Amino acid sequence: MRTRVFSGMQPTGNLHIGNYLGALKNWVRIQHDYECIFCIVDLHAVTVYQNPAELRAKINETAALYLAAGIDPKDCAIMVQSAVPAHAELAWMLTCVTPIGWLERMTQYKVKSAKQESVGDGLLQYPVLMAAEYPVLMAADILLYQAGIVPVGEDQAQHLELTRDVAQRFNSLYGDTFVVPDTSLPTVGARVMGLDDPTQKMSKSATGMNHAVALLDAPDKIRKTIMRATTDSNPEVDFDTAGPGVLNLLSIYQAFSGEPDDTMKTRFTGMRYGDLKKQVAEMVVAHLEPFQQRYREITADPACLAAILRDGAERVSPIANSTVGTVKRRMGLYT
Ligand code: AQP
Repeated sequence: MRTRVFSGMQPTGNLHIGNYLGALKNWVRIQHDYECIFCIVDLHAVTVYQNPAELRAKINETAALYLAAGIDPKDCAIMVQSAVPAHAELAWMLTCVTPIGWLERMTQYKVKSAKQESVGDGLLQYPVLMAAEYPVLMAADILLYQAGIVPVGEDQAQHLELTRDVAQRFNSLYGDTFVVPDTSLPTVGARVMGLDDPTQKMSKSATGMNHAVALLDAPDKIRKTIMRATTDSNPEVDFDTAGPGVLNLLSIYQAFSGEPDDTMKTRFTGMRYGDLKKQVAEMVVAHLEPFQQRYREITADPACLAAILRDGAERVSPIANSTVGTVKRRMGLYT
């Protein structure tokens, strides 16, 4: 039996090259080596208000982006989280075995609560609580399918550690139930930084005009965003002294091109920043143009996309239901 792989993305904002290089590209690379489930995690998205029609459209867009990247729906299941009720059911049971102190240690939770403190409105504490519970729902997503490998970007590594802890705690309380998953990070591109501020992770929710390159940005927009990227006060590329902005541009180029370190050094050492940006921009455009063409073809046939998502949910539901059944029996619940 092939090891099972599970990973997902939230259908919010615009997927960007960070999501692609940190996760999606890796999914495509390993998709035929494992039994893969790629999920659109819409239950995570609704922890903050989403316009229902827009959310529905984003779910389809995310699925189409998976396909445009090269995920093969014949071999992999592409599915929407809310189409499989067992995700929410297992999340509740795992919430009951997860100490709150584990959740309070999560960096994402700390960042979100720090932002909320300055707002000082009781009602706004709600998203903070949701931010705390987010990693438990993520643990449920993964453990539900007994996944052995979870390919994600570096920002999710801490949540994956929590997933492992939750699995081990459940196993020790109720007997061996869950596979304890391993994290798979890409060697280059695991943490793509914001182009306007290379000290911050490139993020869908960031508001800066030149922060991210979205996967569906037009070539001219891609070029403009990269040409405006923050660098440093050096005149040209020096691998030993380059600041975070230049290192970020270099790693974007390397992650797209797949060039080894020594080729990168030969190509870019001594290059002026304007020329470096041009090369990075052309590399990104060369990859995203055919990607966007495939995206247009896929979205031209909505019935086919809907069938792929239905088929994905049907394929994974028996696995999910079987895990929930086992968990309920182990906990003494009614099945
Ligand atoms: N900057 C990044 N570099 C590398 N990988 C990244 N990922 C996200 N940002 C980067 C990886 O993309 C996958 C899907 O992420 P997600 O949609 O579940 O949510 P996220 O990580 O919260 O994405 P964003 O873009 O940062 O959204 P917001 O702004 O809402 O926080 C994951 O595997 C993630 O590691």
